[in-house]
Amino acid sequence: DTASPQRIAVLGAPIDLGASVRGTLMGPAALRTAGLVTVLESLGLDVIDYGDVGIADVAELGDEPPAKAKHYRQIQRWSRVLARRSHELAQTGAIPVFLGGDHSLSMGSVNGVARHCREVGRDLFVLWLDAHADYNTPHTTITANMHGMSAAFLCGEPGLDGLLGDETRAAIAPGQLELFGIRSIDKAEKELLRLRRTSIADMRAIDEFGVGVLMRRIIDKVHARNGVLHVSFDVDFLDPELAPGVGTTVPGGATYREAHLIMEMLHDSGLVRSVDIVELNPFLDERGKTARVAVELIASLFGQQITDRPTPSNAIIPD
Ligand code: Z70
Ligand code: MN
Ligand code: MN
Ligand code: MN
Repeated sequence: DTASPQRIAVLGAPIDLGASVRGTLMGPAALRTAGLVTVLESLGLDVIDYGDVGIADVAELGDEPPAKAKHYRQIQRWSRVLARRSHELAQTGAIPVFLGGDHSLSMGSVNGVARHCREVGRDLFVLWLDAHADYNTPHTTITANMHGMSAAFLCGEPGLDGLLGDETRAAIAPGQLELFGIRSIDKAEKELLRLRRTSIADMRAIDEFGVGVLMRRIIDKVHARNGVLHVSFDVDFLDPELAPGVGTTVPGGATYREAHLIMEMLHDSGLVRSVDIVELNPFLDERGKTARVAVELIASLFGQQITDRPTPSNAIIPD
Protein backbone atom coordinates (compact mmCIF):
# COMPACT_ATOMS: atom_id res chain seq x y z
CA ASP A 1 0.00 0.00 0.00
CA THR A 2 1.72 3.17 -1.14
CA ALA A 3 -0.83 5.51 0.48
CA SER A 4 0.25 4.94 4.09
CA PRO A 5 3.88 5.57 5.07
CA GLN A 6 6.18 2.64 5.61
CA ARG A 7 6.54 1.90 9.31
CA ILE A 8 9.97 1.27 10.85
CA ALA A 9 10.45 -0.35 14.27
CA VAL A 10 13.86 0.43 15.79
CA LEU A 11 15.11 -1.89 18.54
CA GLY A 12 18.54 -1.69 20.19
CA ALA A 13 20.37 -4.82 21.32
CA PRO A 14 23.36 -3.66 23.41
CA ILE A 15 25.27 -6.91 23.45
CA ASP A 16 29.04 -7.39 23.19
CA LEU A 17 29.83 -10.79 24.65
CA GLY A 18 29.64 -12.53 21.27
CA ALA A 19 32.80 -10.73 20.13
CA SER A 20 36.36 -10.84 21.43
CA VAL A 21 36.57 -7.04 21.73
CA ARG A 22 34.25 -5.24 24.18
CA GLY A 23 32.41 -2.06 23.23
CA THR A 24 29.68 -2.86 20.68
CA LEU A 25 27.15 -2.51 23.49
CA MET A 26 27.47 1.24 22.88
CA GLY A 27 26.41 0.78 19.25
CA PRO A 28 22.69 1.55 19.62
CA ALA A 29 23.41 4.81 21.45
CA ALA A 30 25.97 5.88 18.84
CA LEU A 31 23.61 5.15 15.94
CA ARG A 32 20.87 7.18 17.62
CA THR A 33 23.35 9.99 18.35
CA ALA A 34 24.34 9.99 14.68
CA GLY A 35 20.71 10.71 13.84
CA LEU A 36 19.30 7.38 12.72
CA VAL A 37 15.72 8.10 13.74
CA THR A 38 15.54 11.68 12.48
CA VAL A 39 17.07 10.72 9.14
CA LEU A 40 14.46 8.00 8.64
CA GLU A 41 11.69 10.39 9.64
CA SER A 42 12.99 12.99 7.19
CA LEU A 43 12.48 10.39 4.44
CA GLY A 44 8.77 10.32 5.30
CA LEU A 45 8.85 7.05 7.23
CA ASP A 46 6.80 6.41 10.33
CA VAL A 47 9.45 5.45 12.91
CA ILE A 48 8.86 3.98 16.36
CA ASP A 49 11.95 3.62 18.52
CA TYR A 50 11.31 0.87 21.07
CA GLY A 51 14.54 1.64 22.91
CA ASP A 52 16.95 -1.09 23.91
CA VAL A 53 16.02 -4.63 24.80
CA GLY A 54 17.58 -6.18 27.91
CA ILE A 55 17.99 -9.64 29.38
CA ALA A 56 17.33 -8.90 33.06
CA ASP A 57 13.95 -10.66 32.94
CA VAL A 58 15.07 -13.61 30.82
CA ALA A 59 15.54 -16.84 32.75
CA GLU A 60 18.68 -18.95 32.48
CA LEU A 61 18.04 -22.32 30.92
CA GLY A 62 19.64 -25.49 32.20
CA ASP A 63 20.89 -27.11 29.01
CA GLU A 64 24.50 -28.18 28.75
CA PRO A 65 26.56 -25.34 27.19
CA PRO A 66 28.59 -26.43 24.15
CA ALA A 67 32.30 -26.86 24.85
CA LYS A 68 33.34 -24.09 22.46
CA ALA A 69 30.85 -21.21 22.68
CA LYS A 70 31.99 -18.33 24.90
CA HIS A 71 29.35 -16.66 27.08
CA TYR A 72 26.81 -19.18 25.81
CA ARG A 73 24.45 -18.59 28.73
CA GLN A 74 24.26 -14.82 28.16
CA ILE A 75 24.01 -15.06 24.38
CA GLN A 76 21.25 -17.60 24.84
CA ARG A 77 19.26 -15.11 26.91
CA TRP A 78 19.78 -12.42 24.25
CA SER A 79 18.87 -14.79 21.42
CA ARG A 80 15.66 -15.88 23.10
CA VAL A 81 14.42 -12.40 23.88
CA LEU A 82 15.39 -11.12 20.44
CA ALA A 83 13.74 -14.05 18.66
CA ARG A 84 10.50 -13.27 20.47
CA ARG A 85 10.63 -9.50 20.00
CA SER A 86 11.64 -9.84 16.36
CA HIS A 87 8.74 -12.14 15.62
CA GLU A 88 6.33 -9.75 17.33
CA LEU A 89 7.67 -6.74 15.44
CA ALA A 90 7.55 -8.53 12.09
CA GLN A 91 3.93 -9.42 12.75
CA THR A 92 2.99 -5.76 13.18
CA GLY A 93 3.87 -5.18 9.52
CA ALA A 94 6.63 -2.72 10.38
CA ILE A 95 10.20 -3.14 9.16
CA PRO A 96 12.27 -4.01 12.24
CA VAL A 97 15.71 -2.39 12.35
CA PHE A 98 17.92 -4.00 14.98
CA LEU A 99 20.80 -1.90 16.32
CA GLY A 100 23.74 -3.89 17.63
CA GLY A 101 25.55 -5.00 19.37
CA ASP A 102 27.77 -7.71 18.01
CA HIS A 103 26.68 -10.07 15.23
CA SER A 104 25.52 -12.82 17.58
CA LEU A 105 22.28 -10.82 17.89
CA SER A 106 21.25 -12.03 14.41
CA MET A 107 20.67 -15.52 15.78
CA GLY A 108 17.64 -14.02 17.51
CA SER A 109 16.62 -11.22 15.15
CA VAL A 110 16.71 -13.26 11.95
CA ASN A 111 15.11 -16.28 13.60
CA GLY A 112 12.09 -14.17 14.58
CA VAL A 113 11.72 -12.73 11.10
CA ALA A 114 12.18 -16.17 9.52
CA ARG A 115 9.47 -17.58 11.75
CA HIS A 116 7.09 -14.85 10.64
CA CYS A 117 7.93 -15.43 6.97
CA ARG A 118 7.31 -19.14 7.40
CA GLU A 119 3.88 -18.38 8.90
CA VAL A 120 2.89 -16.12 6.01
CA GLY A 121 4.37 -18.42 3.38
CA ARG A 122 7.18 -16.22 2.02
CA ASP A 123 10.75 -17.41 1.54
CA LEU A 124 13.17 -15.31 3.57
CA PHE A 125 16.52 -14.58 1.97
CA VAL A 126 19.30 -13.17 4.13
CA LEU A 127 21.88 -10.82 2.66
CA TRP A 128 24.96 -10.99 4.91
CA LEU A 129 27.12 -7.91 4.25
CA ASP A 130 30.31 -8.74 6.12
CA ALA A 131 34.08 -9.17 5.94
CA HIS A 132 33.53 -12.54 7.62
CA ALA A 133 31.30 -15.48 6.76
CA ASP A 134 30.20 -16.05 10.38
CA TYR A 135 29.72 -19.68 9.37
CA ASN A 136 31.47 -21.44 12.23
CA THR A 137 29.84 -23.92 14.59
CA PRO A 138 31.05 -24.93 18.06
CA HIS A 139 32.74 -27.83 16.22
CA THR A 140 34.64 -25.75 13.64
CA THR A 141 35.40 -22.57 15.61
CA ILE A 142 38.95 -21.60 16.54
CA THR A 143 38.01 -18.67 18.79
CA ALA A 144 34.72 -19.88 20.38
CA ASN A 145 33.36 -16.36 19.74
CA MET A 146 29.67 -16.69 19.01
CA HIS A 147 29.45 -13.73 16.60
CA GLY A 148 31.38 -15.96 14.22
CA MET A 149 28.60 -18.58 14.35
CA SER A 150 25.41 -16.67 13.63
CA ALA A 151 25.03 -17.36 9.90
CA ALA A 152 25.68 -21.08 10.45
CA PHE A 153 23.15 -21.22 13.27
CA LEU A 154 20.52 -19.55 11.07
CA CYS A 155 21.07 -22.16 8.37
CA GLY A 156 20.38 -24.92 10.89
CA GLU A 157 23.94 -26.13 11.35
CA PRO A 158 24.28 -28.34 14.44
CA GLY A 159 26.01 -27.45 17.68
CA LEU A 160 23.79 -24.76 19.18
CA ASP A 161 20.57 -26.78 19.10
CA GLY A 162 19.36 -25.78 22.56
CA LEU A 163 20.10 -22.09 22.13
CA LEU A 164 16.53 -20.87 21.75
CA GLY A 165 14.98 -23.13 24.40
CA ASP A 166 11.23 -23.15 23.83
CA GLU A 167 11.33 -20.32 21.26
CA THR A 168 10.51 -21.77 17.84
CA ARG A 169 13.60 -22.29 15.73
CA ALA A 170 13.02 -21.22 12.13
CA ALA A 171 16.11 -22.10 10.15
CA ILE A 172 16.56 -20.94 6.58
CA ALA A 173 17.90 -23.18 3.82
CA PRO A 174 21.58 -22.62 3.01
CA GLY A 175 20.40 -21.53 -0.47
CA GLN A 176 18.62 -18.59 1.12
CA LEU A 177 21.83 -17.12 2.57
CA GLU A 178 23.81 -14.65 0.44
CA LEU A 179 27.24 -13.88 1.84
CA PHE A 180 28.57 -10.63 0.38
CA GLY A 181 31.85 -8.75 0.80
CA ILE A 182 33.64 -11.68 2.41
CA ARG A 183 37.44 -11.53 2.78
CA SER A 184 38.18 -13.55 5.93
CA ILE A 185 37.15 -17.19 6.36
CA ASP A 186 38.67 -19.90 8.56
CA LYS A 187 39.75 -23.20 6.97
CA ALA A 188 37.06 -25.47 8.45
CA GLU A 189 34.48 -22.74 7.91
CA LYS A 190 35.38 -22.60 4.22
CA GLU A 191 35.01 -26.36 3.90
CA LEU A 192 31.58 -26.28 5.49
CA LEU A 193 30.48 -23.47 3.17
CA ARG A 194 31.70 -25.43 0.16
CA LEU A 195 29.79 -28.50 1.36
CA ARG A 196 26.59 -26.43 1.64
CA ARG A 197 27.18 -24.74 -1.74
CA THR A 198 26.54 -21.38 -0.06
CA SER A 199 26.42 -18.40 -2.38
CA ILE A 200 29.42 -16.18 -1.64
CA ALA A 201 30.22 -12.87 -3.30
CA ASP A 202 33.75 -12.53 -1.99
CA MET A 203 36.01 -9.53 -2.62
CA ARG A 204 37.53 -11.24 -5.63
CA ALA A 205 34.09 -11.51 -7.25
CA ILE A 206 33.29 -7.91 -6.33
CA ASP A 207 36.50 -6.68 -7.94
CA GLU A 208 35.90 -8.73 -11.07
CA PHE A 209 32.20 -8.08 -11.67
CA GLY A 210 31.36 -5.07 -9.53
CA VAL A 211 28.71 -4.83 -6.83
CA GLY A 212 26.01 -3.76 -9.32
CA VAL A 213 26.03 -7.00 -11.28
CA LEU A 214 26.31 -9.20 -8.19
CA MET A 215 23.51 -7.40 -6.35
CA ARG A 216 21.27 -7.49 -9.40
CA ARG A 217 21.70 -11.26 -9.52
CA ILE A 218 20.63 -11.62 -5.89
CA ILE A 219 17.66 -9.27 -6.29
CA ASP A 220 16.48 -11.10 -9.42
CA LYS A 221 16.76 -14.45 -7.62
CA VAL A 222 14.69 -13.26 -4.66
CA HIS A 223 12.07 -11.74 -6.98
CA ALA A 224 11.89 -14.97 -8.99
CA ARG A 225 11.21 -16.95 -5.82
CA ASN A 226 8.64 -14.40 -4.58
CA GLY A 227 10.85 -14.01 -1.53
CA VAL A 228 11.69 -11.15 0.81
CA LEU A 229 15.03 -9.97 2.16
CA HIS A 230 16.62 -9.46 5.54
CA VAL A 231 19.77 -7.32 5.36
CA SER A 232 22.32 -8.18 8.05
CA PHE A 233 24.83 -5.34 7.81
CA ASP A 234 28.09 -5.89 9.70
CA VAL A 235 29.91 -2.56 9.49
CA ASP A 236 33.23 -4.39 9.02
CA PHE A 237 31.92 -5.03 5.50
CA LEU A 238 33.16 -1.49 4.85
CA ASP A 239 36.80 -0.68 4.33
CA PRO A 240 38.55 0.19 7.64
CA GLU A 241 39.56 3.60 6.24
CA LEU A 242 35.90 4.45 5.97
CA ALA A 243 34.71 2.57 9.06
CA PRO A 244 37.44 2.36 11.72
CA GLY A 245 34.96 1.80 14.56
CA VAL A 246 35.00 -2.01 14.53
CA GLY A 247 36.78 -4.59 16.68
CA THR A 248 38.53 -6.56 14.01
CA THR A 249 39.31 -4.57 10.88
CA VAL A 250 40.02 -6.48 7.69
CA PRO A 251 41.67 -4.51 4.86
CA GLY A 252 40.19 -4.35 1.38
CA GLY A 253 36.58 -3.70 2.30
CA ALA A 254 33.72 -2.08 0.44
CA THR A 255 34.13 1.54 -0.58
CA TYR A 256 31.78 4.38 0.22
CA ARG A 257 30.39 4.29 -3.30
CA GLU A 258 30.01 0.50 -3.51
CA ALA A 259 28.16 0.42 -0.19
CA HIS A 260 25.83 3.22 -1.22
CA LEU A 261 25.02 1.59 -4.55
CA ILE A 262 24.15 -1.65 -2.75
CA MET A 263 21.77 0.16 -0.42
CA GLU A 264 20.18 2.12 -3.28
CA MET A 265 19.60 -1.02 -5.32
CA LEU A 266 18.13 -2.77 -2.28
CA HIS A 267 15.75 0.13 -1.76
CA ASP A 268 14.62 0.09 -5.37
CA SER A 269 14.05 -3.67 -5.18
CA GLY A 270 11.27 -3.21 -2.61
CA LEU A 271 12.28 -6.55 -1.08
CA VAL A 272 13.76 -5.53 2.28
CA ARG A 273 11.59 -6.38 5.28
CA SER A 274 14.12 -6.27 8.15
CA VAL A 275 17.62 -5.05 8.91
CA ASP A 276 20.45 -5.58 11.43
CA ILE A 277 23.22 -3.01 11.89
CA VAL A 278 25.95 -4.75 13.87
CA GLU A 279 29.53 -4.65 15.14
CA LEU A 280 29.78 -0.86 15.40
CA ASN A 281 32.20 -0.27 18.28
CA PRO A 282 31.96 3.40 19.33
CA PHE A 283 34.84 2.89 21.80
CA LEU A 284 37.12 2.44 18.78
CA ASP A 285 35.50 4.96 16.45
CA GLU A 286 37.05 8.24 15.32
CA ARG A 287 34.77 11.11 16.30
CA GLY A 288 31.61 9.26 15.27
CA LYS A 289 32.83 8.63 11.72
CA THR A 290 31.68 5.01 11.48
CA ALA A 291 28.33 5.68 13.14
CA ARG A 292 27.68 8.52 10.69
CA VAL A 293 28.53 6.44 7.64
CA ALA A 294 26.29 3.65 8.89
CA VAL A 295 23.39 6.08 9.26
CA GLU A 296 24.00 7.49 5.77
CA LEU A 297 23.88 3.98 4.36
CA ILE A 298 20.67 3.19 6.19
CA ALA A 299 19.21 6.38 4.71
CA SER A 300 20.06 5.09 1.23
CA LEU A 301 18.52 1.73 2.08
CA PHE A 302 15.29 3.51 2.95
CA GLY A 303 15.06 5.75 -0.06
CA GLN A 304 17.50 8.63 0.09
CA GLN A 305 18.72 9.35 -3.43
CA ILE A 306 21.10 11.77 -5.09
CA THR A 307 18.63 12.58 -7.84
CA ASP A 308 15.08 11.36 -8.19
CA ARG A 309 14.99 8.23 -10.29
CA PRO A 310 11.43 7.61 -11.36
CA THR A 311 12.41 4.37 -13.07
CA PRO A 312 14.71 2.12 -11.05
CA SER A 313 17.29 0.17 -12.98
CA ASN A 314 15.77 -3.06 -14.26
CA ALA A 315 18.72 -4.55 -16.08
CA ILE A 316 18.53 -8.33 -16.25
CA ILE A 317 21.82 -10.11 -15.84
CA PRO A 318 21.94 -13.63 -17.31
CA ASP A 319 23.27 -16.44 -15.11
C1 Z70 B 1 36.44 -15.84 13.05
C2 Z70 B 1 35.82 -16.55 14.25
C3 Z70 B 1 34.32 -12.71 13.34
C4 Z70 B 1 34.35 -10.58 13.51
C5 Z70 B 1 33.14 -12.24 12.94
C6 Z70 B 1 36.08 -14.38 13.03
C7 Z70 B 1 34.70 -14.14 13.39
N1 Z70 B 1 36.00 -16.47 11.83
N2 Z70 B 1 35.06 -11.68 13.70
N3 Z70 B 1 33.19 -10.92 13.03
N4 Z70 B 1 34.74 -9.33 13.75
O1 Z70 B 1 36.18 -16.18 15.35
O2 Z70 B 1 34.99 -17.43 14.07
MN1 MN C 1 29.63 -10.52 11.24
MN1 MN D 1 3.91 -14.43 12.78
MN1 MN E 1 32.47 -9.24 10.42
